[in-house]
Amino acid sequence: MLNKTIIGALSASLILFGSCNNDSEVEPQQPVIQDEIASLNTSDDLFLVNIKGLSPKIGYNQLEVEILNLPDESPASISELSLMPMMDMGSMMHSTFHEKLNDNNPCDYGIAFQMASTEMMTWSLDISFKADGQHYDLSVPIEVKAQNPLNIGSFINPLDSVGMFISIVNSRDFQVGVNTLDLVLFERLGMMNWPGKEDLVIQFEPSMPSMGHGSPNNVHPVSMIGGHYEGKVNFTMTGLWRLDFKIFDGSQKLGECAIEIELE
Ligand SMILES: [Cu+2]
Repeated sequence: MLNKTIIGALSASLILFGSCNNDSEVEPQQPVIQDEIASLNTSDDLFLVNIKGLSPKIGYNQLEVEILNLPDESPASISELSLMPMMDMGSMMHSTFHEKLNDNNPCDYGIAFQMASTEMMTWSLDISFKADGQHYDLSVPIEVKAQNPLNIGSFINPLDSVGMFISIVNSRDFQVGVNTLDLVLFERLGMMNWPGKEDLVIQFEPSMPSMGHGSPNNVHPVSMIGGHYEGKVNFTMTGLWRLDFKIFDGSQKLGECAIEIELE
């Protein structure tokens, strides 16, 4: 699964070398996502920055940054790529949890948006990179939708009053049957500091609220690297499921939250 390739890059500045379209011999573990979410030219019109992936929604998303030479749109040779998601709420700005996904491709990111775009509150991806000896900074606006049910749960840690968030990484892959359950658990240590939280204990129980049943053969997620937790979830039929999570630090309960999933 993803965990093997996640290097836990939680810092905003990632020092990277190579092209964003490198011809690595490592096979991608996920299907290549080609939908274009947003595009922006650098101010000197020498490069085009594309953001690719599925339409972003609240919770965990995988996005790819593609940087092309203009005007021929061939892959650009870049270094020192960094990405920082940023929300402008008018009175304040804040970031959210983000990570680099793949050691072999500097352009694949996972981002967990904890809120949706509105007319007054907008998300952008602050991207910087180096090409032809020039340093580039640009802010690419993206729209994050609040599709129901929301793939995010939150609670306040009673030990330090820090907001904690949980989102399902692979909810778009779920099928009827036993699925890998890949979660991210992260906390808000500051407006620009949203690191993954490792080594907590997560228990969960799936149920179908409308039918009053659960399912057998689930496995509680265990801590992996970078705030990821991996377990198993068994969906015995299609419809609306609810995953109730309880989060512990050792034996001390920190909180609980729920995420609903519409299984088609
Ligand atoms: Cu916000």
